[in-house]
Amino acid sequence: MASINLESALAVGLGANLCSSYGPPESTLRWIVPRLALLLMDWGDADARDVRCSSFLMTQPIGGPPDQDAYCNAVLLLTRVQRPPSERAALELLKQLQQLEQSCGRNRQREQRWGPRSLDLDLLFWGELRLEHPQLVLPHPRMHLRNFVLEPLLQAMQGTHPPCW
Ligand code: PH2
Ligand code: MG
Ligand code: MG
Repeated sequence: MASINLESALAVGLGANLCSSYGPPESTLRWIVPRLALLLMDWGDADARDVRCSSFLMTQPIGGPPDQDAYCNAVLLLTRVQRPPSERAALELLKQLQQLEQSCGRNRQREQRWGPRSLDLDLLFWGELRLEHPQLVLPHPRMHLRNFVLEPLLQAMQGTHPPCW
């Protein structure tokens, strides 16, 4: 397995614990992963060999209301983004991620902080880019505290999981 140059790598965390029109959380992730992979390849000028995905993990909810259901989590890693890291390109990607969330029924106006959601796509890091924008902080400020991010990230980095699209 080829090594990863983290200076040009980018990772997106996926999470869901509500049904969408594509079914239960795992079915939503299965639906969205190939679409997200295509979006990232297009945006990052990369090809399919540059995309790695973890398995889907069922995890206990962290934070938010006490009675929410378990999450299905995964991480998609783009090992080689051809464009240099920049705020403008990161915000452009964020907008496209939010459009994918909406396509799975996510409604930000009607949800609680860390509450249940039909699809959450979080930009985790892009190389060494540091951002403190009102809409986007990079690297993700809590990723190092969350096993539901770190475990699938490790899987995607190790590249041991077969492509799931
Ligand atoms: N996302 C949250 C809040 N809590 N817990 C788990 N296990 N997985 C998540 O993806 C998650 C969470 C808000 O984005
Ligand atoms: Mg989010
Ligand atoms: Mg999140």
